[in-house]
Amino acid sequence: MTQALDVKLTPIHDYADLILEYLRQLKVEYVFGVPGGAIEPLFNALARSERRGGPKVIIARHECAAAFMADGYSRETGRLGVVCSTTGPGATNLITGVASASVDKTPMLVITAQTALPKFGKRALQDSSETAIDTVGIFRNCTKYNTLVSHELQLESKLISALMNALQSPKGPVHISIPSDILRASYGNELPNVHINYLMNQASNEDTYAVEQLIEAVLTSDNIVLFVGHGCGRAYNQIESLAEALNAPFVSGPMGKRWVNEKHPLYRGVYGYAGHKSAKELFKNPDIELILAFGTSITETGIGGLSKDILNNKLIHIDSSVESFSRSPMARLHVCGHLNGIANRLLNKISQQSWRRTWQGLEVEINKNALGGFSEITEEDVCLSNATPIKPQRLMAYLSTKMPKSARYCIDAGNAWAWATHYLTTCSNSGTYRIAMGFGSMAWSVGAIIGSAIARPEEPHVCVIGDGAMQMSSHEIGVAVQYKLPILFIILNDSAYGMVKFGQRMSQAESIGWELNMVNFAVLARAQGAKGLVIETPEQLEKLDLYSIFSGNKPMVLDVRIDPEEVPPMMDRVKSLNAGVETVFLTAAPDQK
Ligand SMILES: Cc1ncc(C[n+]2csc(CCOP(=O)(O)OP(=O)(O)O)c2C)c(N)n1
Repeated sequence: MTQALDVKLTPIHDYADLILEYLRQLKVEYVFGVPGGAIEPLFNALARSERRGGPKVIIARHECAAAFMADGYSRETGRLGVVCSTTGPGATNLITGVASASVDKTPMLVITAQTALPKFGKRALQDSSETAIDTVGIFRNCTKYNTLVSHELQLESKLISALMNALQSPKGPVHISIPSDILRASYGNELPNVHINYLMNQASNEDTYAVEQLIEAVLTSDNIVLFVGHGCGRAYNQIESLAEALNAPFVSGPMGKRWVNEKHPLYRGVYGYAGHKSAKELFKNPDIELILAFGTSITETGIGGLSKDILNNKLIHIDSSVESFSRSPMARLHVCGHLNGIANRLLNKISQQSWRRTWQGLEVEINKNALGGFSEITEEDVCLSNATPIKPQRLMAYLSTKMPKSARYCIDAGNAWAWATHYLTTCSNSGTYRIAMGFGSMAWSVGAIIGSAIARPEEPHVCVIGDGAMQMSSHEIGVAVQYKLPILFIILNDSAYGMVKFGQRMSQAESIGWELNMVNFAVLARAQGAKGLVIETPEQLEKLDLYSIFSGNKPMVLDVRIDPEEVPPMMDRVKSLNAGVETVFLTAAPDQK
């Protein structure tokens, strides 16, 4: 195929240049990674690419963080995240970041180098071919496409397959392992063989019969509830209109929270991990006739915790790929297709009916607090408390009221999840509140916020993380310094793996392994060239000059000394961890504490 390219042709010397040319076609601006011997030919090509305005390299301090950065970049831009590493330890260091992207369905190209082909199996330094450490084998279960390029003439077609796999629904990471001699081999053509953008149209896969059944079910039911999952994305607007047309209260999962307007009068909060009483009460209502669950993978932390009766008799699971239906075998109906399109068709049918039918909605008490969140009324006090040490709820209330509307959040694993899910209300419902609850790796937020800020340095970026997770990745602050990113890192410092501590207490297990030494992260930040402050009182928090933080060119690390005895809303998670295997999908979710 020889369609005209949209910018001036770029000279392609070798196969490494070819890879970058395809990335340029996909409008990928950055490749995240760490250099090393075998990946040098790609870095050579990156140097050429950067000079002519093509993709540039961003150097992380650890490959896992580089993969988290690629994840954050992709979440911010909607484009492919790209990460590269050298062979051997570079490739094995990537694995957690790639696994996380796999579970959260982030499109990502993972390029790892291999020792040169003639050295395979000869105990060359860092040999990672199949008779050695076998990196292709290691990546097998966390990629959609995973291959070794064993001849230069394979590279182009394998790369195209990898790109198409990464970007077609369900999206996810793909891995190509390329020997250094192949990266360096001369391509021989001036142009790539394909213009990749023409291959990227999303195939429509709508199950029209199931959509008809869905319409029938909605037209003949009242008391409908909607669930907004992680995959809803821009379809949320139609789903919200649907909720209004049906008088249907709606909830989100902890990850779907980022798409909803949390102030909408029909929203009842988060259902699932660290969720809200209003959402839980809603599902106890015996009058519910139908639950339409959009864009969810039916996870343990979200809608998977619903009661057996609801899951078996009332659930209609609607998703853009059939893959997630394997986790809802009990659903009354599965509907596959573009969520936008399905919601639109429902809306059209409903508007045709509206002269003869209004939908009866459920009467459900709303447990809103003064700050607009969904906590129990009594919790207002703690959200407004000026006590020291600072209550985590107070910190979340501060963020909810003071952060700019356009703030991008990355929330780390640990108690930050629970506090933010329950108490942080964002003004934006365009997906800028980000949380990686699929794989749940500590330190994800540090890389992800940097990747996002690299893409949009002009927008405010906020990372909310525990002191334990920060210690896993604090070296990456240097990346934010190097690239002049005014990220606000907020560390919930309780000198502990707090989630572990409370998990053990709540399940009456031995108390072990959670204590950490007190680290002064402000000093650590300054040592790396960032700004750093210790915050010990709510007054100090309120005095922060957010404008100067976000308009500067240095990251700011806030070491917030929080009350280590404040109990996070994580009881359901503890009960689920301690329960039998059947609990997650098919028995009633136990009540929160
Ligand atoms: C890479 C990784 N290792 C271990 C865990 C298990 N884990 C989950 S939360 C947590 C403690 C987090 O402590 P911290 O970051 O200080 O946050 P806190 O819970 O204290 O707010 C641990 C060890 C994990 N999720 N990811």
